[in-house]
Amino acid sequence: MFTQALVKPPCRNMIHGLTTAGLGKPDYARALDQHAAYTQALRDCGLEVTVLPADEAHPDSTFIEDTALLVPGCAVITRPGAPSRRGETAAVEAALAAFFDDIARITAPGTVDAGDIMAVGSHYFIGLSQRTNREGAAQMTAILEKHGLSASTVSLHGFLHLKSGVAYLENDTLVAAGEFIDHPAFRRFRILTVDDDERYAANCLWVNGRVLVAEGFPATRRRIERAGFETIALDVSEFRKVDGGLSCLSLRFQPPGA
Ligand code: CIR
Repeated sequence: MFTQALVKPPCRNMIHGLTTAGLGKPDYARALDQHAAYTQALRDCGLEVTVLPADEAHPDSTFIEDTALLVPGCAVITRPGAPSRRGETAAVEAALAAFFDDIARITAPGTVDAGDIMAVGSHYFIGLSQRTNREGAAQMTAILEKHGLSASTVSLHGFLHLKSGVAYLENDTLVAAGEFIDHPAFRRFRILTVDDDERYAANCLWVNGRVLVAEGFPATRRRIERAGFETIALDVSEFRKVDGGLSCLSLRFQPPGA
C-alpha cells in the first residue's frame, strides 16, 4: 500500500519534451487539466499528494517517476539516460529529503530512468533500455541488495521504458504488451495481454487496490476488470504525445517508519 505521492505539473515547455510518438505537440492547458485529474485520482486512492513546483528548465520534468526509485527505507536518485533530463533530480531529491534519511545516488557512467524499474514485492525488474545502461543497473542492484532486496535485468527493444510495456498489478498479475507477453522473465505470472492496437494502455498503474488505466483503450480496461480489479480511466492524451503515461507522472511510496 502507498500513503504518499509526489507529482510535478507539466511546465509550459513540455511541448518541447523528448518524443518519438509522432502525435503532434501537446496542448499545455489540456495537459494541466489532465494532470489535475490524475492528481485527484491518486487522492481518491487514499494518497497524500505533494505537488512540487513546475520546472520550466526541464521540459520532461512532469515525468517525475524517472528521477527516483523509492524502496522501503531508501530513496535512490537516478541519473537519467537523456542528458536533457539530468537536472531534474535535484528538486526531487530535495523534496524526498523530507521523507527519507537514507538517500543513495546512481553515478556516472551509470544511467537509470526509474520508468525502467518494476517492483514485484521485494524483487525489482530493471529494464536495460536506451535510457538505463548496464552500469546503472549494476549500481541499482547493489543498492537494492544492500537493503535486503533483489533485482534482475530485462533487455527491452520495442519500448522506451520497461513500464511502457508491462505493469504489475499485484496478485501475481501482469499487464503486458508486445515483447513482454511471452517473455521468459515473466513466465510465472498471470499475464493480461494488451492487443497491439492498444499497446499504449500497457502503462497502467496499480494504486492501493485500484488500477488507473488510460482512457480510450476499452479492450485492455475490460480485461483488467474481468481479472477482478476496479479501474479508473484517465485521459492522458497530452502526455502520450511526449511518450509519457500514467506511471511516469508520479512517485508513489510509503515513508520509512510510517
Ligand atoms: C522522455 O522521453 O524521457 C519523456 N518524454 C517521457 C518519459 C516517460 N517516462 C516513463 O515512461 N517512465
